[in-house]
Amino acid sequence: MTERTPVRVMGILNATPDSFSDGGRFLDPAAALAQARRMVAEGADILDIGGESTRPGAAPVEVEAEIARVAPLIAAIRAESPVTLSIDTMKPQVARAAIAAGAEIWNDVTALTWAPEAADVAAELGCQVVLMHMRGEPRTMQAAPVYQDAVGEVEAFLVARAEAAMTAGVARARIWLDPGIGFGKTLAHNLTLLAHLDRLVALGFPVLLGASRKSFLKALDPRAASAADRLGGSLAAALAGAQAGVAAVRVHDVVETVQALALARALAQAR
Ligand code: HH2
Repeated sequence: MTERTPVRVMGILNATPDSFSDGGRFLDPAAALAQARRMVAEGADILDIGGESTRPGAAPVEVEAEIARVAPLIAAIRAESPVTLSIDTMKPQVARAAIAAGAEIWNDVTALTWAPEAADVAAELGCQVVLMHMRGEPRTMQAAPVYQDAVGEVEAFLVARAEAAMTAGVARARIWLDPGIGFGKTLAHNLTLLAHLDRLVALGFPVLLGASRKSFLKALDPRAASAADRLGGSLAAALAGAQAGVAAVRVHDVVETVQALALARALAQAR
């Protein structure tokens, strides 16, 4: 029998008008809280709350507006649930407000590079930090990204960012790494990274994988033109992550992912 640590499920909750999959659905606070409750009931271990879309071409959001979208929502969820909460932001001021409202994780798609003070703020907040790889910036990142060695370059970037965070005072045990599927990557880069997740896992930090409903899945199945039609590919990616030993998967479809991961775990135990 092989014992595996259960892969944690991070449910995505975007309080934005323009996120690529759930944009506009949870801008209303009551709808967002209802979705949070639903994902917790479905078995989410973590909720990742975002107030600014990172999709190519998304409109930038001012700090105050972003805080107004996420902080009251985080406080409302925290008031009724012990679920772990994560703030998906690149802005230190937003992270600070979200942690004060009850979040425990700062999920930063820029790996603490957006503002010069980001790593110091993360250290001061004492929260967990997700460092994600992105090539370029959201507006332009999908314009012909080039790598000589995608896995090696992502790995080297993440190790360097983890070292920068630790130098600023973030405890090693609080750092997560994320390959940033879809952020400045072609289909081939995304597939190579998914196929070599074990190399990121071997670095010794918990790894977060976010492949849910992303557009590379459409390239493998032209019928999956709309984000909501990518459940099958999303589940397959989550299972590939589980196989490689990732710590958590960031997903839109919580109940389906929980079920798929439960089967993978049961099969591993039955060996
Ligand atoms: N992907 C998105 C946003 N944040 N954070 C991490 N750590 N990893 C990811 O892969 C990741 C992320 C993009 O997805 P989504 O939030 O659904 O869309 P949008 O950026 O349009 O709000």
